[in-house]
Amino acid sequence: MSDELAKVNGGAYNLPGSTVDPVRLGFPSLLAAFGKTAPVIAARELRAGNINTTYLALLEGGEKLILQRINRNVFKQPEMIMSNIRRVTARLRGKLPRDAPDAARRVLSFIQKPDGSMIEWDPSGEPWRCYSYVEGATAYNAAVKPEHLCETGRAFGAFQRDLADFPIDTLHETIEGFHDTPKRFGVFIAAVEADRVGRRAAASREIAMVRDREPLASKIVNQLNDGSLPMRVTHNDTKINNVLIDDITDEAVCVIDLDTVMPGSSLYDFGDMIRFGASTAAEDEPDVSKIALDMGKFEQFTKGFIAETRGFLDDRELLAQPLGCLVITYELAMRFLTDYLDGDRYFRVWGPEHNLIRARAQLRLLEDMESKYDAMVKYILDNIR
Ligand code: GN1
Ligand code: MG
Repeated sequence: MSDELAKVNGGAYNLPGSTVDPVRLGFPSLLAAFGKTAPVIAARELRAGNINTTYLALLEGGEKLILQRINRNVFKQPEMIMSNIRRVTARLRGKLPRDAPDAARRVLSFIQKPDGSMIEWDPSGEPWRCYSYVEGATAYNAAVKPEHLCETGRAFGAFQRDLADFPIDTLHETIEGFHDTPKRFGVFIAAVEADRVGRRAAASREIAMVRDREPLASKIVNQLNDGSLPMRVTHNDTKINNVLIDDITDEAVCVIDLDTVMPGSSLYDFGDMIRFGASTAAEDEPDVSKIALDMGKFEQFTKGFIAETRGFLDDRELLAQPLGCLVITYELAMRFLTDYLDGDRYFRVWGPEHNLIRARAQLRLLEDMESKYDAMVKYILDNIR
């Protein structure tokens, strides 16, 4: 993890992130559109995420707000996202205990404009949204205490459970075929064949590894299609840094980044949580010898996940979860490699090799997960009896 991405405290107001000029970025008029007219005292960019651009604004009077520019290349219809988020956050809020002491911190609160919409288009045609900053909690790129793992597992498990009775057919598919791994395999093959920017030769080993595993791509989709796995409302981006952890109690406070909440499989969420959080190294670690699946971390995540989902997920679905780890790690390897071959058009990169490094890291992790697959299943089996 780079220091920049880790929690950085700094600035006169002890705000995270790096200082930006709010006027140059047009914050006063964006905030005014959301009915927030107090002057901006300080603004920082939070360097989190590979897609959207996120800022924290401190207003006179002390209110802290997040302003986020939605990446339109990725999310073609921002209104759809906000329609999903509006209803999902309302449902999650409804599931909080009546006496929850810090209810306002437990679910993200998006600010509505006077006309009720939650998007403001800036003069250059970019969509922005605004939500309350959750005080006293941190999004960690890697767990700094062991309890963060179990808490994260709990948070994502509870998220699915709380949305189990959500009318799934009313959710928009914000990115079509997001976890349609066979379709992504097709896109990958097309990128290999097109070789748009002449990088194919540099990635020949990784391309072969992805090709060799093609049967893995359809393992979950087939079970969703034949009904052996149920469709659920899933988060679809369950990185550990998408759960805010309380700075004092170390408990999970709030699940964030709801852009990809869509119909999906529980295996996607479990798999992506393990892929990102239970690795011994960062998602883009260049030294593959440092990358493995940490079974101790796996067990902590799984313990939390099972605690919240038992009963709601039956034993069969719980025991299928490790397949999600393989498929999602494979899918990410494929997505990073596709973007490398396409010339870095999707993910934010720090240089021309970044996507290749990411793909290589995912493939190394996948190999290690393959060797630990039985151990993952065994842990679940031992803990649901
Ligand atoms: C993107 O931007 P961020 O970090 O929330 C991506 C995820 C990937 C992730 C890999 C909409 O998420 O699917 O798993 O990068 N989000 C989208 O780090 O494509
Ligand atoms: Mg995301």
